Amino acid sequence: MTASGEGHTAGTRHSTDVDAVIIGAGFSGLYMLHKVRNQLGLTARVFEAGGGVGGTWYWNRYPGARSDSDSYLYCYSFDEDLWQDWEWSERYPEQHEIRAYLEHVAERFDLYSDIQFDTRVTAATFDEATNTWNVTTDAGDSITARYLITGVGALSASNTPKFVGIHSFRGETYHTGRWPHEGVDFTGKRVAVIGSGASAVQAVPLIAEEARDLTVFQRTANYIVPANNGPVDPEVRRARKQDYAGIWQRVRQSNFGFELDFLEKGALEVPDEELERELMARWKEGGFGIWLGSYSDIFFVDEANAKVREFLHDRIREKVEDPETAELLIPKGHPFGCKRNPLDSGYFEAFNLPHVHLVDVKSNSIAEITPAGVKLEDGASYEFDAIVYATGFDAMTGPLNKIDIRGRGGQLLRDKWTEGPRTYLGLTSAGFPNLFTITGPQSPSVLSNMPVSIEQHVEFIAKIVGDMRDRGAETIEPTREAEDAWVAHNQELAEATLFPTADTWYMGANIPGKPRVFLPNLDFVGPYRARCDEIAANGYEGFTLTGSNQGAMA
Ligand code: N01
Repeated sequence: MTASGEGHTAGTRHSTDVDAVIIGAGFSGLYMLHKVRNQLGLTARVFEAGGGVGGTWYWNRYPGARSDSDSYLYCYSFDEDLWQDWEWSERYPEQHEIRAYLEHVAERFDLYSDIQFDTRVTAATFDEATNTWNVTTDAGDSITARYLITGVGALSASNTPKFVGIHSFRGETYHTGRWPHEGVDFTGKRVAVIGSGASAVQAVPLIAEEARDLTVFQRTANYIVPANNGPVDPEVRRARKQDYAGIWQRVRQSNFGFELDFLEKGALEVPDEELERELMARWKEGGFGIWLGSYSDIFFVDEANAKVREFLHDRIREKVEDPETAELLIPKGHPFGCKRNPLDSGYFEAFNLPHVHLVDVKSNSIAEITPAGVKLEDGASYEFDAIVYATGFDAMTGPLNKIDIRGRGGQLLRDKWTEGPRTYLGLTSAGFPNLFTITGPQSPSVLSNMPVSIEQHVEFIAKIVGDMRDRGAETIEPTREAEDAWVAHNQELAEATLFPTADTWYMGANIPGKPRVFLPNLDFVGPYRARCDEIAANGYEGFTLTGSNQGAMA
């Protein structure tokens, strides 16, 4: 590696191999590289575990994988020409199309030359003597950098439950989040899908088309609303293309990174006929409107939430022909909207097919995986040719905790986070100078349309780095007080809602032993952005800087 820009030009600083090491080449890492290198003129190296760009969309290639966000918003907005030029084929972008888009972005902005693929960062240690990060990889790299920026994704550490006998199974085994690139042919096979979250909801209808026999093992039924996917009316597309500035202005100020707003009145404040009408309109429209664009009181008051639940229960009963199966598919014991709401393209209808079965593993859990298949606690056994684990991820903290990130005094980030993540703004952590975590825990990220939050995170981080460079600051890290206040603020926001009442990956509840702490931030996209902007305008309130000419960057 050659010594680079910032380390040398600052004179008094120790030189580093590159200014920034960026981990991951998904939406986050690609844009971060573009900002740091093409706009700030710094040097950077991206390490990516996969063999190509895409992040989530590189790994999640299961049948039916597509974003649940409308395609005109599931993309970058930072370059108008890019947004105008790219045409999506359907309302929601499919996995291969998103990957093609990100490949196009990498080429268009000349990013490939600074990305090293098939390389996993294993450790990063902050050297307090030189104020630099030393990053090592499983490919044998050892590289120093002033900034360490993670774009590792919030849902990238796949979770396979430690079932007894899991390795004894003689058939094929897959995880939705690590799908074989060459695809899988289930034709004529007996297939098990374990799990009923967003991945299973997308995969089941397509696996059902191929498999001879398909059994879905469901622990928790989900509230699932129609996607209503398909080509977008050319008139709508044209109108959108003409409203680039308006759309992104609204989206950046929005609650969740979509063109969705809550209704003025709550579900408890309107007559039942009006409620039914509003919910039905959103049900027919498809997408997240019924969740993130209807009644805000459903997130706070169980009685309000119950009204939407009843509506959704009726829809399940309409779609699923067998009443017993329908009852099993009706969620129980958790509020609507506090568990990630999957979008449906034929999931419920799949259970009307004679070769598709639903098995409840809440009341009768999986006891073991046998050489032939799955055995339940009551002794019932099932035989399969293939098992698909649609069992999700160690969300938000998982991907960061897999790396040995050591800050001041050699402290490991995962040790600091034993009781749950401790961050300031979800992007920084005290004792870990010049570390930035795009879409980190306690950032809005997963409770928003991801690319919108990613752009905001990246732009905020780039602003900090640019300001530090301009003012000769060497390190930045949050104060303990600012971090404590942010952690408390996040918990207060969550505790005011119904979110903590549900066992979800938002709460870390899907991973045995993980602390039960609400992981995302609930400030909402617009207000969170305003808060970050205000912090920057106030000279990086809550941060400590060293090496700055003025001691603080006012
Ligand atoms: O994972 P999940 P996912 N025994 O955690 C079950 C995003 N995403 O990959 O609910 C039996 O939702 C588990 O049961 P339970 C999206 O944000 C986006 O589907 O914990 N079952 C659950 O049913 C999403 O939320 C998109 O009781 C076990 C399932 O496995 C997130 O990724 C598409 C079990 C896991 O569901 C994760 O979705 C796909 C056990 N021991 C994903 N352990 C789009 O945008 C776990 N389960 C389209």
